[in-house]
Amino acid sequence: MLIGFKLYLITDRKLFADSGKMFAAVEEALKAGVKAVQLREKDLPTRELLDMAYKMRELTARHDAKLFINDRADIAMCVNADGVHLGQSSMPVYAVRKVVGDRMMIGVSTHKLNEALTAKREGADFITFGPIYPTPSKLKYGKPVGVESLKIVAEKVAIPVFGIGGIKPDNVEDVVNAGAYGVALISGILGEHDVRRAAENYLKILGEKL
Ligand code: 3NM
Repeated sequence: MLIGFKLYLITDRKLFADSGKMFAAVEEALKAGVKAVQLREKDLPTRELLDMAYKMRELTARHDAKLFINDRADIAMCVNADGVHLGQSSMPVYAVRKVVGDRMMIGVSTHKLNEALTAKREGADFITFGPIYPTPSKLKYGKPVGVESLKIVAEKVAIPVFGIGGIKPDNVEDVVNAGAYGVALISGILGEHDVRRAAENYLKILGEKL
């Protein structure tokens, strides 16, 4: 399956005073040309998450970008998202695939080679692998895995791998050179004062390097 994007923007509303500001920032990134957004608001009650997912669907569709919903295949289906992004404690890929067939892309967060191989075997379209570098919330994601293990994963897993965790403009090249298809990130774009410029910069680097 053609993935169609090399820059995968992930949300975190906690970076903003309110969710309205987060939507405004995501829109700036979309205006810059970002083509894939993952709504990742894990602690929201279902109805609030659904509401946010509808809004994000409308926004991403308006900018011709793909929308992924973290963890919740049910919400992804309700809002007609382009895909679902599963974690290691989410439903496994094979179970979700049985329901969504080819209508939806499935991405999986992986942190070890065996998780990456399992995701591929079970039918994932792509994986994220990380954290490559220390991230602002590093405790949550564990010790950085580094570019050397990214290289091994990218060699052994025959689906696109997005490097994640502490991705900044000055390390994108190393991540891509290690075999990543693209990069996934939060703070490198949504944590920046000028979101649009930050997003344009990543797109430019990826365009030049890939
Ligand atoms: N998942 P930032 S690291 C959401 O390793 C997420 O699976 C990770 O944030 C993983 O771009 C991470 O600000 C945080 O470092 C990414």
